[in-house]
Amino acid sequence: MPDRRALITGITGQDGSFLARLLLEKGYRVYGLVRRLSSPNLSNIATILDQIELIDGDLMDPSSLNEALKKSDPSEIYNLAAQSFVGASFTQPVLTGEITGLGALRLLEATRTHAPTARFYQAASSEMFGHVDREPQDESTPFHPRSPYGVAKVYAYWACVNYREAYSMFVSNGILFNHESTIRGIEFVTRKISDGVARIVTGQANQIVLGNLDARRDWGYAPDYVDLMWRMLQSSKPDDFVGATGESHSVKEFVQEAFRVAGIEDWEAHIKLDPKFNRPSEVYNLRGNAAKAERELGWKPRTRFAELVGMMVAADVARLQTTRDARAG
Ligand code: NAP
Ligand code: F7E
Repeated sequence: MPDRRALITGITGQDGSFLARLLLEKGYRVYGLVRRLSSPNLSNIATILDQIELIDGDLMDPSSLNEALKKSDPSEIYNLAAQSFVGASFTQPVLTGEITGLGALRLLEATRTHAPTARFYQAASSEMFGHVDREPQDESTPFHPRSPYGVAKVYAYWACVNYREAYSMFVSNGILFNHESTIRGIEFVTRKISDGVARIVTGQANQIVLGNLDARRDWGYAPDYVDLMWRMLQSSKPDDFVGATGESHSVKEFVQEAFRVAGIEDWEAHIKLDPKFNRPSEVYNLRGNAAKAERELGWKPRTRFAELVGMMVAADVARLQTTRDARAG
């Protein structure tokens, strides 16, 4: 087998850490770009630190990207780094544009210079569809982003298409719908709910404060989606693919299921609404059609909604019970 070397940006995040594990299992040498923080944030990759190589760098800094490409000499590049929280993109729009939009262009440009034959995966997003005029959404659905995050992802998407067309580079956009896990960032609504329910179960809180309960999302399981990323780069040609479950659920349905699996009946008594969590412009309803990925790459998500909610709540309850028991003991 030829030497397979992958560079992952965003390796400390949810998807990056799952992808790193998948590529290690497949025999890749895995390199991860990590930015300097005042306190290191390596908890998601703590158990594989001895199997991967970390390279200091930042999507804001072109020279660090050039160095990362020279050091890793990758056959595959996965650009997962981003300011990925839609809510924060309204309060930090320029930073989001810099990292999530221009950051992808900086990495493409470094790739063109130092690793032009490497295969490049761009973490595009269903947030690019935004205010949708059809359902379900697929690769031909027009974009109408509703946040600075969505706008930045549209920029990065088109930069990728342009590098594919202009320089014949192998660059593919994965237009992935929401995908979650037990290590999802705590401010995203699914994890905020599973963590909140676990706090109520363990007697540490009585309420979860949320915004728009009517928003609908197509929620899948992150490990299923990193498999799609890998499959896209094994394809004979670069192309763009939607990754989705095809099912949509409201935030309210997520709440109800989370309380149900925790054995709490009166969920409404524990939910408070606060308009500060509403967005200036909301994406009301997303549901994807991943038929192209199934047809051309043999990809299908394996984890369904109820299983996802169940595993997130169970993991947060177990985590908080362990912390509580450790404190008591
Ligand atoms: P995440 O957990 O928020 O991880 C983001 C990663 O980007 C972290 O490793 C973060 O590093 C890194 N990062 C942020 N700014 C950076 C910078 N300036 N330079 C270098 N690295 C930087 O996100 P995720 O959920 O795994 O998502 C992965 C990618 O897929 C993102 O691009 C996201 O926008 C996109 N996406 C996600 C979903 C989803 O539902 N999860 C759906 C569609 C698309 P630190 O640890 O230092 O903060
Ligand atoms: O919000 C509503 C909120 O922040 C989902 C990112 O991974 O997926 C993610 O973006 C919905 C929205 O994810 C609260 O208004 C209600 O309608 O969990 P979220 P997101 O905005 O869909 C896409 C595909 C990405 O690409 C992004 O990187 O839930 N909502 N109440 C709330 N949302 C939050 N965060 N907090 C609340 O209290």
